[in-house]
Amino acid sequence: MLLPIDNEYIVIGDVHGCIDELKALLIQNGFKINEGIIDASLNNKAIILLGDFIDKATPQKLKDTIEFIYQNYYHLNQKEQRFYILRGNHEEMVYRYISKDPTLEITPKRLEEKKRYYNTASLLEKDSDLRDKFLDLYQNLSIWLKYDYSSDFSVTLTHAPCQERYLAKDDTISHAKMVKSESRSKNRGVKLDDLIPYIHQEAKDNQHYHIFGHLSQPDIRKYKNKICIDTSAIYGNSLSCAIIQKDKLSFNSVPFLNKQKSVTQKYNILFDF
Ligand SMILES: [Mn+2]
Repeated sequence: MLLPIDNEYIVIGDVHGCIDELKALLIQNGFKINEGIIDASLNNKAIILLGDFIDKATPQKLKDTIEFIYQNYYHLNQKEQRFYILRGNHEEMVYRYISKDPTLEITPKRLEEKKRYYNTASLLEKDSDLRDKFLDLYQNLSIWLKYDYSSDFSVTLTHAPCQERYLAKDDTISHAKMVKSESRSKNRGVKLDDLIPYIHQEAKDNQHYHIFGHLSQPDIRKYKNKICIDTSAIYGNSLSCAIIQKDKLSFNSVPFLNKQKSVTQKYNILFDF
């Protein structure tokens, strides 16, 4: 989907239930939040979440995150669209669990994964009001967005990195590639740059940027026109955003605020050469 170029965009990486950091990042970028409602009347900024706003956090923070996003999605999009959300692999997987997707074979390993990596699923199974909100949001998620400012400057947004041949395409395979890249958990010990070599091989010295999340990193990782902004909020690091203003790109972050327990992980760093 193409984005109107007369707005400024705050593009936020993987939230994973970091509701306090999400609010802090919005406030840091000029939004006011009154009793959970974002006031966007003071500016022409639009919010974009890059997907994976659920899972990994505590049940209470996940509930608060879904409710905040749901409420503000409808609040901000009343007159024109000012809030966009991309589909991440976590939204997709939780959707498959809670909608009892017949193509999802339920094995003991699956149930273990559901508990361990997709903890929003059991929360939604117990809370039908929250489940309905999630399902409603899920129907509105985009797979890709593109800000096409000029022949010299554009930004394409996806949840996961992908090869250029799939970027901003609307067939089933391309959609899957933009939502999830090669699995790191199934390829432990493989360097990320070897697992997804296309991302540095296809990088170019131009201003046609591809910004993605998905690959929890210790900081914003940039190589030529390829940029990862998932800076591992739920892992105790920070929540980051890219700001698109006309033909300028900038970035900022808020640190993890310790309002919930962080999750531990070992970094596999992108563009580590
Ligand atoms: Mn992801």
